[in-house]
Amino acid sequence: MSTRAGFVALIGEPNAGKSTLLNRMVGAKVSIVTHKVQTTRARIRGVAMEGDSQIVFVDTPGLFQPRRRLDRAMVAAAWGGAADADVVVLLIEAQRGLTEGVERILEGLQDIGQGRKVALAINKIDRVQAEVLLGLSQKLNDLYPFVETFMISAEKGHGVEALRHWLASEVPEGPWLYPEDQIADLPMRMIAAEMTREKLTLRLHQELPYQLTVETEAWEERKDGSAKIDQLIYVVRDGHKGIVLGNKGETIKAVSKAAREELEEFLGRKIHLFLQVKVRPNWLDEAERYSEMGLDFKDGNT
Ligand SMILES: Nc1nc2c(ncn2[C@@H]2O[C@H](COP(=O)(O)OP(=O)(O)OP(=O)(O)O)[C@@H](O)[C@H]2O)c(=O)[nH]1
Ligand SMILES: [Mg+2]
Repeated sequence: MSTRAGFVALIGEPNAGKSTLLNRMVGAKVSIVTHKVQTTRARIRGVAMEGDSQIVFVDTPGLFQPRRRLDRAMVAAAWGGAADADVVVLLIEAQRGLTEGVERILEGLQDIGQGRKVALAINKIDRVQAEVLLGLSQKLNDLYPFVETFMISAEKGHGVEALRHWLASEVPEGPWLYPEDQIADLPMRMIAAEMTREKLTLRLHQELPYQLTVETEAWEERKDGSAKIDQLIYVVRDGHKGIVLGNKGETIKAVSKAAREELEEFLGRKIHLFLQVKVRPNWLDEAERYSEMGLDFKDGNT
């Protein structure tokens, strides 16, 4: 039997649906999803099997014009993911169409796309009329020589099978890179921290989610099969701490409950989750915070 295996990077503007697509391909939620931009911060690998092919999907942070250190490190991680991949899939949001941001990504692809296959996936087709899609596909293909174009809805699943099928035939011949039953290449303590960050992002407004980070401090296995997990939420200001805690601690309580329930479902066992909020004015300039997130601190240097 000849097997195939390779890396497929999912790139695109923030909020295009990259993480939603990764999760659907893998069949489990390994990358967090919110309606807000800049949800994903680092490269997250999810593994999907299709026949004799193993497709390692690499979810990346959204591509945008970086202004701050964290932005720059995120964007560098995204382009790095594309540069390391066998196949790149550019996700475009159907209703937003050809934005300036997309034009900039197409420019970036002139370099990174050299010598590798780049496919186009127009996502969220459930939101637009079919005629719009054909025009958009034409415009994008005029600007970049995509090897294939797919019309998909990552959320509803339309067109996703066809994309996976195609990718399975495009990854190079070779041995599988992960055990057949592995779905993610991310330590469990990081997945757990991401789940809490997702719940916080969903509940908090404006800039706050950007200015916080979550780290798993301790993970203790208990004799009864459960696990006790301690996490720290770093914020930059005293005022932010108050907002994260909420009136009488109700915000953090709700976040903790939602994150715990999701973790329990993911792991199939009982979890005791303890969250603590710490004010750390400079965490956005601390190398250790970046390595905990899976980012390269140096990439944030100007
Ligand atoms: N209607 C519709 N919504 C979708 C679809 N795919 C994703 N979404 C929604 O789009 C939003 C963004 O999805 P994400 O998967 O977090 O997007 P992302 O590209 O990973 O975003 P960043 O990590 O911020 O770069 C979420 O609210 C999703 O539920 C789709 O096919 N149709
Ligand atoms: Mg994402």
